[in-house]
Amino acid sequence: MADFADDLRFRGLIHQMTDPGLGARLDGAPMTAYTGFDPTADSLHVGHLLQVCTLRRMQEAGHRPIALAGGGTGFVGDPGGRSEERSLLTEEQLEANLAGIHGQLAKFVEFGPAGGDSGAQLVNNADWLKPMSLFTFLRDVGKHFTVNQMVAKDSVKSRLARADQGISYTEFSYMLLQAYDFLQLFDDHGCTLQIGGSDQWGNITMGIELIRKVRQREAFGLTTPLVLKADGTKFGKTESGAVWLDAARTSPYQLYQFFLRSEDGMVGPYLRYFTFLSHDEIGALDAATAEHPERREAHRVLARQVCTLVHGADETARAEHAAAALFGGELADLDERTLLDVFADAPSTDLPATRLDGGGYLLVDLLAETGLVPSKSQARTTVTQGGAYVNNIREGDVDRRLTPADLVAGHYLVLRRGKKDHRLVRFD
Ligand code: 545
Repeated sequence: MADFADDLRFRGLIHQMTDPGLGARLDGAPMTAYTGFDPTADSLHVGHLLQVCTLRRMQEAGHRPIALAGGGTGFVGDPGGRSEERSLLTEEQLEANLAGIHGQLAKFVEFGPAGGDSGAQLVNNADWLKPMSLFTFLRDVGKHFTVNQMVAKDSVKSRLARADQGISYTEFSYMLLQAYDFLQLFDDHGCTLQIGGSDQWGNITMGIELIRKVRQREAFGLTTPLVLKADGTKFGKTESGAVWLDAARTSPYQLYQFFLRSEDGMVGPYLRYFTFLSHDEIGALDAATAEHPERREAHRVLARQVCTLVHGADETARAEHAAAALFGGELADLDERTLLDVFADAPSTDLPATRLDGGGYLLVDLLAETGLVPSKSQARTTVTQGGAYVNNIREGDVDRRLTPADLVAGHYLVLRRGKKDHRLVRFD
């Protein structure tokens, strides 16, 4: 446990603490700490990875983490960070989302038996929020806060400032529910620390205040920084949307590529946030980036570590293998999904499979037809000069004919001209 606070500092994980003495406490006796996740979607995305990793760090350091699934709060909707009122989720949506998120959290933190007093816990605030009566809420929670202080919170202030976008009474009440959760976990699990992203500061401090007022006890809050890209914009979004932790939404290959393509200046911070490598290992990778940025060693380690954490070693090996295909590696054994992932950015052509019948289809004709080479005569020159590749294998024979035996994953040919110019051809 010693040096845990130092580790958090080294990794840049501390944005704000409610008490400067929290660092020393984290190095002392085991603490119980929680982070909440509202089931607003059926999967977490890389924007939540930092929190999930932090819970795991707590566990590894000997503290007891609690992951709270917001089955109750998700029913209401956190106004924080939103410029508009949320639409209410249905009970069915919430159930489905909860199931997805439960499964993912369990990959990162080892949960002990439910209700046990050792081991990490996975709890759902619907268990205590749903049965609570309106009068209990108004008398035991609402009475401890003034509307004056509630309207001063960023989440509310920003919405009050906009004439066109108010805030409903429902969302306004959200911070009281989160405050009550902290009290509940304090009572039931001895939980004295809440961790969250910087957007959660207002909600976290409400809980600390409630515990102080009704139990006369001290509780703590720690926020982590917002993960940013080098240009200061939000991390985790690509042109095709969010980068999810669910393999059905973002394939392991795509997740791997996302981290592999991190900006040079951000690899250091991301290694600290998202991996469990030692300070020495990270220092060595920083040095490698400084000396030989072109080797992208730190990028590859980062991509491998995160992909392994989220999807396991086997999927990571497949993703690395697929990534090599872009640079001339073996293609024959790629499955369809991976092949499409790898060549998603390459122009593609669809042709009837009958073209490959009979004696096969002349490679030079196909090179011209796909537009990879402007004309058949130039295609011949390209082949003779050794600049044409079929499925990453150089082809020097101008009479080469392509047959169904050349197809990868049953339908595809990957043509390449020179080092990087690819065409994906699908035969159906
Ligand atoms: C609910 C009840 C509590 C304590 C916390 C909560 C949730 C909290 C919140 N958190 C965010 C969230 O995002 C959706 C995740 C699942 C798809 O809204 N009010 O639920 C994010 N959180 C992680 C970080 C965060 C935060 O889960 O705290 O800052 C993102 O980095 O936005 O008693």
